Amino acid sequence: MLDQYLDIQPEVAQALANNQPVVALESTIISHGMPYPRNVETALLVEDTIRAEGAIPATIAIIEGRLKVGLSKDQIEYLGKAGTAVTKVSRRDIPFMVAGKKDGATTVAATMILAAMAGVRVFATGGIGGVHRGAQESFDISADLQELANTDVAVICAGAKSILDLSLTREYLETQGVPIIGYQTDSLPAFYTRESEHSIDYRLDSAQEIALALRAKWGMALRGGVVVANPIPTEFAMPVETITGAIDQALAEADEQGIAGKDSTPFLLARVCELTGGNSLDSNIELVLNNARLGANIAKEYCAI
Ligand code: PSU
Ligand code: MN
Repeated sequence: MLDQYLDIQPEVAQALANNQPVVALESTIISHGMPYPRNVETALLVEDTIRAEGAIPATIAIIEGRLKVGLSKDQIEYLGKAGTAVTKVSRRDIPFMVAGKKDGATTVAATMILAAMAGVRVFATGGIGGVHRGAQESFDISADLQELANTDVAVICAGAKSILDLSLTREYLETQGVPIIGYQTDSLPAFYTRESEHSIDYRLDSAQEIALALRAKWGMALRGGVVVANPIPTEFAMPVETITGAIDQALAEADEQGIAGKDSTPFLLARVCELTGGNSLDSNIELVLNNARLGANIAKEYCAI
């Protein structure tokens, strides 16, 4: 039934059939999360990094209405060059891309859905969406959180950016039964910084312990995802004041300009990048590579159980 919509790249399909490790990657981070051409360079480097760790990468998107698990270099280049001209696709958008034979860059939520359809359980990215600051008024809560509540995929990330309300994001995940694992940390990382004032739920210090927890969860059919929060490597972390200033200014501008809905996160990401003169982009790229390495190792351990 799914074959009617889903194209799994042969290398990925073969790895899955042989219980070999596969790591899913999202495409909104390419089209809407970073500027061209560094977005494309990064996407390809992330794939190489996963291979170097002994796993198979599967970058996920929708191309001409086909759900793609595994993209070609040309398809990655196309999505990166098109940037925000490509539709940002979350759960609600998928059927319209398919029915209209359109292209779409998948968010964390949509990437989880396609990964789960293909049988990929581990997904590495930069940051997840969450509860936005001021959500009490705006109701802006990323569909990523609801997907984590329901879809059996582990998302390796560097926590969430403080464009979000980390405290409310934590509360939301708790209500939905989504655990936050801190990899070698007791503190919830805040993307550009290794620590925040928030805690995590379970600290685990090895990829093997994480894989065992995933096996136990899904082995008992306890539906839903897991957040694995992996702090940015110390040498690439940013000073708190620099990043806080940029985020506050970006939030104020978004408010003035009335940016809302799905445009909100891409606007904030782009402004923070501009305001920090590209330093934050370097940090962003390094933390994604770091998550790719951990993702590959978790996928390997998961297959080995
Ligand atoms: N946070 C980042 N980089 C990103 C995103 C979030 O640091 O690229 C992207 C991801 O694709 C995520 C999406 O799933 O933004 C969330 O968008 P929204 O807040 O509209 O749900
Ligand atoms: Mn939103």
